[in-house]
Amino acid sequence: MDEKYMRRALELAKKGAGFTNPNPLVGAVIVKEGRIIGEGYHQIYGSHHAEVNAFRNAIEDVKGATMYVTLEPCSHFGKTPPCANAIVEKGIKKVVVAMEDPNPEVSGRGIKILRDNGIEVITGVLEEESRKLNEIFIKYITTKLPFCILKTAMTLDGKIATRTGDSKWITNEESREYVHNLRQRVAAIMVGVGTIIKDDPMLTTRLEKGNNSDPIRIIVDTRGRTPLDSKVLNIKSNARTIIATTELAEKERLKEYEKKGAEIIITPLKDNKVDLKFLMQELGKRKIDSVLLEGGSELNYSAIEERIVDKVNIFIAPKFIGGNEAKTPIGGIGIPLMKDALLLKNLGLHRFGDDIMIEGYLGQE
Ligand code: AOF
Ligand code: ZN
Repeated sequence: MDEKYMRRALELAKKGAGFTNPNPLVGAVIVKEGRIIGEGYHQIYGSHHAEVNAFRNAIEDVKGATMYVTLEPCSHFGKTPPCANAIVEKGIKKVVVAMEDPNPEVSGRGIKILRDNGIEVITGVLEEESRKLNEIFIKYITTKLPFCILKTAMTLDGKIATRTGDSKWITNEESREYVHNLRQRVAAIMVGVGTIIKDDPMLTTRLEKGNNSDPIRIIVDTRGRTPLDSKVLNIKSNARTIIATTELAEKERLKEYEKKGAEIIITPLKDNKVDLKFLMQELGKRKIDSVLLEGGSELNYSAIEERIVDKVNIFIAPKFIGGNEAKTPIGGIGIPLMKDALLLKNLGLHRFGDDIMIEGYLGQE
Protein backbone atom coordinates (compact mmCIF):
# COMPACT_ATOMS: atom_id res chain seq x y z
CA MET A 1 0.00 0.00 0.00
CA ASP A 2 2.79 2.42 0.92
CA GLU A 3 4.36 1.80 -2.49
CA LYS A 4 1.11 2.38 -4.30
CA TYR A 5 0.62 5.85 -2.82
CA MET A 6 4.31 6.70 -3.18
CA ARG A 7 4.12 5.71 -6.85
CA ARG A 8 1.28 8.20 -7.24
CA ALA A 9 3.37 10.86 -5.48
CA LEU A 10 6.26 10.17 -7.88
CA GLU A 11 3.91 10.46 -10.84
CA LEU A 12 2.77 13.84 -9.59
CA ALA A 13 6.37 14.94 -8.99
CA LYS A 14 7.26 14.23 -12.65
CA LYS A 15 4.71 16.77 -13.82
CA GLY A 16 7.06 19.51 -12.63
CA ALA A 17 9.90 18.35 -14.93
CA GLY A 18 11.49 21.31 -16.69
CA PHE A 19 9.75 23.87 -14.49
CA THR A 20 11.50 23.56 -11.12
CA ASN A 21 15.25 23.83 -11.88
CA PRO A 22 17.38 24.13 -9.83
CA ASN A 23 14.89 22.88 -7.27
CA PRO A 24 13.80 19.25 -6.94
CA LEU A 25 10.80 17.40 -8.37
CA VAL A 26 8.54 16.60 -5.44
CA GLY A 27 5.07 15.05 -5.16
CA ALA A 28 2.83 14.55 -2.13
CA VAL A 29 -0.33 12.53 -1.48
CA ILE A 30 -2.54 12.70 1.62
CA VAL A 31 -4.40 9.50 2.53
CA LYS A 32 -7.16 9.03 5.10
CA GLU A 33 -9.03 5.81 5.77
CA GLY A 34 -7.75 4.26 2.56
CA ARG A 35 -8.76 7.18 0.33
CA ILE A 36 -6.66 9.89 -1.28
CA ILE A 37 -7.97 13.21 0.05
CA GLY A 38 -5.29 15.54 -1.26
CA GLU A 39 -2.57 15.65 -3.91
CA GLY A 40 0.06 18.17 -4.85
CA TYR A 41 3.43 18.65 -6.48
CA HIS A 42 6.09 21.29 -6.83
CA GLN A 43 4.96 23.04 -9.98
CA ILE A 44 7.40 25.84 -10.56
CA TYR A 45 10.66 27.15 -9.12
CA GLY A 46 10.21 29.42 -6.13
CA SER A 47 6.56 28.57 -5.61
CA HIS A 48 4.75 26.38 -3.05
CA HIS A 49 6.32 23.09 -2.12
CA ALA A 50 4.53 19.83 -2.89
CA GLU A 51 3.29 19.33 0.67
CA VAL A 52 1.66 22.77 0.79
CA ASN A 53 -0.04 22.19 -2.56
CA ALA A 54 -1.41 18.88 -1.26
CA PHE A 55 -2.86 20.69 1.78
CA ARG A 56 -4.35 23.37 -0.45
CA ASN A 57 -5.99 20.75 -2.65
CA ALA A 58 -7.32 18.61 0.21
CA ILE A 59 -11.03 17.89 -0.01
CA GLU A 60 -11.43 16.92 3.68
CA ASP A 61 -9.92 17.69 7.06
CA VAL A 62 -6.38 16.29 7.01
CA LYS A 63 -6.15 15.78 10.78
CA GLY A 64 -5.03 12.24 11.55
CA ALA A 65 -4.17 11.48 7.90
CA THR A 66 -0.98 10.00 6.42
CA MET A 67 1.17 11.98 4.01
CA TYR A 68 3.29 10.34 1.30
CA VAL A 69 6.02 12.62 0.03
CA THR A 70 8.85 11.84 -2.40
CA LEU A 71 11.39 14.05 -0.59
CA GLU A 72 11.90 14.70 3.12
CA PRO A 73 9.80 17.74 4.10
CA CYS A 74 11.97 20.84 4.45
CA SER A 75 12.98 22.38 7.78
CA HIS A 76 14.35 25.71 6.61
CA PHE A 77 12.95 29.13 5.84
CA GLY A 78 13.75 29.54 2.14
CA LYS A 79 11.37 31.08 -0.33
CA THR A 80 8.63 29.43 1.69
CA PRO A 81 8.29 28.51 5.41
CA PRO A 82 9.28 24.98 6.52
CA CYS A 83 6.90 22.23 5.36
CA ALA A 84 7.75 20.07 8.41
CA ASN A 85 6.15 22.73 10.65
CA ALA A 86 3.06 22.92 8.43
CA ILE A 87 2.67 19.13 8.65
CA VAL A 88 2.85 19.29 12.46
CA GLU A 89 0.32 22.13 12.61
CA LYS A 90 -2.13 20.32 10.34
CA GLY A 91 -2.19 17.32 12.67
CA ILE A 92 -0.84 14.75 10.20
CA LYS A 93 -0.29 11.47 12.07
CA LYS A 94 2.17 9.65 9.87
CA VAL A 95 4.58 10.68 7.09
CA VAL A 96 6.05 8.27 4.54
CA VAL A 97 9.14 9.64 2.81
CA ALA A 98 10.95 8.24 -0.23
CA MET A 99 14.34 9.85 0.35
CA GLU A 100 16.14 12.16 2.74
CA ASP A 101 16.72 15.68 1.41
CA PRO A 102 20.37 15.95 0.25
CA ASN A 103 20.17 19.74 0.70
CA PRO A 104 22.68 20.47 3.53
CA GLU A 105 20.16 22.97 4.91
CA VAL A 106 17.71 20.15 5.52
CA SER A 107 19.35 16.66 5.45
CA GLY A 108 17.50 14.94 8.27
CA ARG A 109 16.30 18.03 10.13
CA GLY A 110 12.85 17.86 8.55
CA ILE A 111 12.35 14.27 9.67
CA LYS A 112 13.62 15.18 13.14
CA ILE A 113 11.04 17.96 13.51
CA LEU A 114 8.29 15.49 12.58
CA ARG A 115 9.50 12.78 15.00
CA ASP A 116 10.09 15.28 17.83
CA ASN A 117 6.43 16.20 17.48
CA GLY A 118 5.22 12.64 17.81
CA ILE A 119 4.63 11.98 14.11
CA GLU A 120 5.46 8.49 12.90
CA VAL A 121 7.94 8.68 10.01
CA ILE A 122 8.79 5.88 7.59
CA THR A 123 11.62 6.47 5.12
CA GLY A 124 13.06 4.71 2.08
CA VAL A 125 9.82 3.79 0.29
CA LEU A 126 10.65 3.76 -3.47
CA GLU A 127 13.86 5.54 -2.58
CA GLU A 128 15.70 4.40 -5.70
CA GLU A 129 12.97 5.78 -7.98
CA SER A 130 12.97 9.08 -6.15
CA ARG A 131 16.77 9.37 -6.27
CA LYS A 132 16.72 8.72 -10.02
CA LEU A 133 14.00 11.31 -10.54
CA ASN A 134 16.11 13.87 -8.70
CA GLU A 135 19.58 12.94 -9.95
CA ILE A 136 20.07 16.50 -11.22
CA PHE A 137 19.04 18.06 -7.90
CA ILE A 138 21.15 15.65 -5.83
CA LYS A 139 24.32 16.45 -7.76
CA TYR A 140 23.70 20.20 -7.93
CA ILE A 141 22.69 20.78 -4.30
CA THR A 142 25.66 18.80 -2.95
CA THR A 143 28.38 20.04 -5.34
CA LYS A 144 27.04 23.27 -6.94
CA LEU A 145 28.10 21.75 -10.25
CA PRO A 146 25.65 21.00 -13.05
CA PHE A 147 24.64 17.41 -13.79
CA CYS A 148 25.97 16.75 -17.29
CA ILE A 149 24.26 14.39 -19.73
CA LEU A 150 26.11 13.47 -22.90
CA LYS A 151 23.67 12.60 -25.68
CA THR A 152 24.70 11.26 -29.02
CA ALA A 153 23.15 9.30 -31.89
CA MET A 154 25.01 6.88 -34.12
CA THR A 155 24.46 4.24 -36.76
CA LEU A 156 25.01 0.61 -35.89
CA ASP A 157 28.48 0.91 -37.41
CA GLY A 158 29.32 3.67 -34.96
CA LYS A 159 29.09 6.84 -37.07
CA ILE A 160 27.46 10.17 -36.18
CA ALA A 161 27.41 11.44 -39.79
CA THR A 162 28.27 10.17 -43.27
CA ARG A 163 31.70 10.88 -44.76
CA THR A 164 30.19 14.02 -46.36
CA GLY A 165 28.94 15.22 -42.97
CA ASP A 166 25.26 14.47 -43.54
CA SER A 167 23.45 13.50 -40.36
CA LYS A 168 19.76 14.20 -40.97
CA TRP A 169 18.49 11.94 -39.62
CA ILE A 170 20.22 9.05 -37.96
CA THR A 171 17.46 8.19 -35.49
CA ASN A 172 13.71 7.90 -35.95
CA GLU A 173 10.93 10.30 -34.92
CA GLU A 174 10.34 8.59 -31.59
CA SER A 175 13.97 8.91 -30.55
CA ARG A 176 14.04 12.55 -31.59
CA GLU A 177 10.90 13.25 -29.63
CA TYR A 178 12.60 11.83 -26.53
CA VAL A 179 15.56 14.15 -27.10
CA HIS A 180 13.27 17.17 -27.36
CA ASN A 181 11.76 16.15 -24.04
CA LEU A 182 15.22 15.86 -22.56
CA ARG A 183 16.09 19.35 -23.82
CA GLN A 184 12.97 20.62 -22.16
CA ARG A 185 14.03 19.17 -18.81
CA VAL A 186 17.56 20.57 -18.60
CA ALA A 187 18.72 24.07 -17.80
CA ALA A 188 21.20 24.29 -20.67
CA ILE A 189 22.32 22.70 -23.93
CA MET A 190 26.01 22.73 -24.76
CA VAL A 191 27.72 22.19 -28.12
CA GLY A 192 31.14 22.76 -29.62
CA VAL A 193 31.72 25.55 -32.15
CA GLY A 194 32.29 22.92 -34.86
CA THR A 195 28.62 21.97 -34.61
CA ILE A 196 27.57 25.62 -34.93
CA ILE A 197 29.75 26.11 -38.02
CA LYS A 198 28.63 22.87 -39.66
CA ASP A 199 24.92 22.60 -38.75
CA ASP A 200 23.96 26.13 -37.64
CA PRO A 201 21.37 24.76 -35.18
CA MET A 202 18.94 26.95 -33.22
CA LEU A 203 19.26 24.73 -30.13
CA THR A 204 15.74 25.40 -29.01
CA THR A 205 13.18 22.85 -28.02
CA ARG A 206 10.17 22.09 -30.11
CA LEU A 207 8.16 21.72 -26.95
CA GLU A 208 6.88 24.39 -24.68
CA LYS A 209 9.34 25.01 -21.85
CA GLY A 210 7.79 25.38 -18.45
CA ASN A 211 9.03 28.74 -17.35
CA ASN A 212 8.47 30.01 -20.83
CA SER A 213 12.03 29.85 -21.96
CA ASP A 214 14.16 27.50 -23.97
CA PRO A 215 17.20 26.02 -22.29
CA ILE A 216 20.25 28.27 -22.17
CA ARG A 217 22.56 27.67 -25.13
CA ILE A 218 26.24 27.21 -24.39
CA ILE A 219 28.83 27.20 -27.17
CA VAL A 220 32.32 26.01 -26.38
CA ASP A 221 34.47 28.13 -28.66
CA THR A 222 38.16 28.38 -27.69
CA ARG A 223 39.13 30.87 -30.42
CA GLY A 224 35.95 32.84 -31.14
CA ARG A 225 35.05 31.09 -34.39
CA THR A 226 31.26 31.26 -33.90
CA PRO A 227 29.99 32.99 -37.09
CA LEU A 228 28.35 36.33 -36.38
CA ASP A 229 25.42 35.36 -38.59
CA SER A 230 24.78 32.01 -36.88
CA LYS A 231 21.23 31.28 -35.74
CA VAL A 232 22.14 31.01 -32.05
CA LEU A 233 23.24 34.65 -32.17
CA ASN A 234 20.48 35.99 -34.36
CA ILE A 235 17.22 34.13 -34.02
CA LYS A 236 15.36 35.65 -31.13
CA SER A 237 14.57 33.19 -28.43
CA ASN A 238 13.84 33.80 -24.78
CA ALA A 239 16.92 31.71 -23.99
CA ARG A 240 20.30 33.21 -23.22
CA THR A 241 23.34 32.27 -25.27
CA ILE A 242 26.65 31.80 -23.46
CA ILE A 243 29.93 31.59 -25.36
CA ALA A 244 32.63 29.84 -23.37
CA THR A 245 36.00 30.92 -24.67
CA THR A 246 39.64 31.65 -23.80
CA GLU A 247 42.35 34.26 -24.21
CA LEU A 248 42.95 32.79 -27.69
CA ALA A 249 39.84 34.61 -28.96
CA GLU A 250 40.19 38.21 -30.18
CA LYS A 251 38.73 40.71 -27.71
CA GLU A 252 37.06 42.63 -30.54
CA ARG A 253 35.33 39.47 -31.69
CA LEU A 254 33.98 38.82 -28.18
CA LYS A 255 32.61 42.36 -28.09
CA GLU A 256 30.68 41.61 -31.29
CA TYR A 257 29.14 38.57 -29.61
CA GLU A 258 28.18 40.66 -26.61
CA LYS A 259 26.57 43.24 -28.88
CA LYS A 260 24.38 40.44 -30.17
CA GLY A 261 23.30 39.67 -26.62
CA ALA A 262 25.57 36.73 -25.85
CA GLU A 263 27.23 36.33 -22.47
CA ILE A 264 30.94 35.55 -22.50
CA ILE A 265 32.71 33.25 -20.04
CA ILE A 266 36.49 33.25 -20.34
CA THR A 267 38.14 30.16 -18.89
CA PRO A 268 41.82 29.40 -18.39
CA LEU A 269 43.45 27.26 -21.10
CA LYS A 270 43.41 23.52 -20.60
CA ASP A 271 45.48 21.74 -23.30
CA ASN A 272 44.99 24.89 -25.41
CA LYS A 273 41.22 24.61 -25.12
CA VAL A 274 38.39 25.78 -22.86
CA ASP A 275 38.84 24.39 -19.35
CA LEU A 276 35.59 22.45 -19.00
CA LYS A 277 35.88 21.85 -15.26
CA PHE A 278 36.27 25.57 -14.69
CA LEU A 279 33.34 26.20 -17.02
CA MET A 280 31.11 23.83 -15.03
CA GLN A 281 31.92 25.77 -11.84
CA GLU A 282 31.00 29.02 -13.55
CA LEU A 283 27.73 27.55 -14.81
CA GLY A 284 26.93 26.24 -11.33
CA LYS A 285 27.42 29.76 -9.94
CA ARG A 286 24.79 30.92 -12.46
CA LYS A 287 22.30 28.40 -11.00
CA ILE A 288 22.54 26.14 -14.04
CA ASP A 289 21.86 22.73 -12.51
CA SER A 290 22.00 20.61 -15.66
CA VAL A 291 23.71 20.58 -19.04
CA LEU A 292 22.83 18.45 -22.03
CA LEU A 293 25.99 17.96 -24.05
CA GLU A 294 25.20 17.37 -27.72
CA GLY A 295 28.64 17.08 -29.29
CA GLY A 296 30.41 17.06 -31.50
CA SER A 297 32.98 14.40 -31.34
CA GLU A 298 35.91 16.55 -30.12
CA LEU A 299 34.01 18.24 -27.31
CA ASN A 300 32.56 14.88 -26.23
CA TYR A 301 36.06 13.47 -25.81
CA SER A 302 37.28 16.49 -23.83
CA ALA A 303 34.21 16.28 -21.60
CA ILE A 304 34.74 12.60 -20.90
CA GLU A 305 38.45 13.05 -20.39
CA GLU A 306 37.89 15.92 -17.95
CA ARG A 307 35.30 13.84 -16.10
CA ILE A 308 32.50 16.36 -16.29
CA VAL A 309 29.99 13.86 -17.68
CA ASP A 310 27.61 12.17 -15.24
CA LYS A 311 25.36 10.26 -17.57
CA VAL A 312 25.25 9.24 -21.22
CA ASN A 313 22.33 8.60 -23.57
CA ILE A 314 23.59 6.82 -26.67
CA PHE A 315 21.04 6.27 -29.42
CA ILE A 316 21.80 3.53 -31.92
CA ALA A 317 19.90 3.31 -35.22
CA PRO A 318 19.90 0.04 -37.19
CA LYS A 319 21.69 1.55 -40.19
CA PHE A 320 25.11 1.19 -41.85
CA ILE A 321 26.96 3.99 -43.65
CA GLY A 322 30.63 2.99 -43.42
CA GLY A 323 33.48 5.32 -44.28
CA ASN A 324 36.86 5.64 -42.59
CA GLU A 325 36.45 9.41 -42.52
CA ALA A 326 32.94 9.37 -41.05
CA LYS A 327 32.97 10.72 -37.47
CA THR A 328 32.26 8.68 -34.37
CA PRO A 329 30.55 9.87 -31.13
CA ILE A 330 33.75 10.31 -29.13
CA GLY A 331 36.73 11.64 -31.08
CA GLY A 332 39.78 13.46 -29.76
CA ILE A 333 43.15 11.83 -29.34
CA GLY A 334 41.61 8.82 -27.60
CA ILE A 335 42.74 6.50 -24.85
CA PRO A 336 45.73 4.34 -25.88
CA LEU A 337 45.10 1.22 -23.81
CA MET A 338 41.93 -0.84 -23.38
CA LYS A 339 42.61 -1.27 -19.69
CA ASP A 340 42.11 2.51 -19.30
CA ALA A 341 38.71 2.53 -21.03
CA LEU A 342 35.96 4.44 -19.23
CA LEU A 343 33.35 2.07 -17.95
CA LEU A 344 29.65 2.83 -17.77
CA LYS A 345 27.67 1.81 -14.72
CA ASN A 346 23.99 1.19 -13.95
CA LEU A 347 23.17 0.50 -17.56
CA GLY A 348 19.65 0.90 -18.85
CA LEU A 349 18.35 -0.20 -22.22
CA HIS A 350 15.42 1.53 -23.95
CA ARG A 351 13.74 1.03 -27.29
CA PHE A 352 12.22 3.67 -29.51
CA GLY A 353 10.72 1.71 -32.40
CA ASP A 354 13.73 0.04 -34.03
CA ASP A 355 16.22 2.41 -32.39
CA ILE A 356 17.97 1.43 -29.20
CA MET A 357 19.10 3.81 -26.49
CA ILE A 358 21.74 2.85 -23.97
CA GLU A 359 21.82 4.88 -20.80
CA GLY A 360 24.67 4.68 -18.34
CA TYR A 361 26.55 6.60 -15.68
CA LEU A 362 30.20 7.62 -15.55
CA GLY A 363 31.89 7.79 -12.19
CA GLN A 364 33.54 11.11 -11.42
CA GLU A 365 37.06 11.28 -10.01
C1 AOF B 1 11.09 22.60 -3.57
N1 AOF B 1 9.87 22.01 -3.72
O1 AOF B 1 8.27 20.63 -3.06
C2 AOF B 1 10.20 20.72 -1.79
C3 AOF B 1 11.50 21.32 -1.64
O2 AOF B 1 14.04 27.79 -2.24
P1 AOF B 1 12.95 27.14 -1.48
O3 AOF B 1 12.53 27.85 -0.27
O4 AOF B 1 11.77 26.81 -2.38
O5 AOF B 1 13.50 25.76 -0.93
C4 AOF B 1 14.04 24.83 -1.78
C5 AOF B 1 14.51 23.63 -0.99
O6 AOF B 1 13.42 23.05 -0.28
C6 AOF B 1 15.04 22.52 -1.86
O7 AOF B 1 16.42 22.69 -2.09
C7 AOF B 1 14.78 21.29 -1.03
O8 AOF B 1 15.83 21.10 -0.13
C8 AOF B 1 13.54 21.64 -0.21
N2 AOF B 1 12.32 20.95 -0.63
N3 AOF B 1 11.88 22.23 -2.57
O9 AOF B 1 11.47 23.44 -4.38
C9 AOF B 1 9.38 21.10 -2.87
N4 AOF B 1 9.73 19.82 -0.92
ZN1 ZN C 1 9.13 22.46 1.88
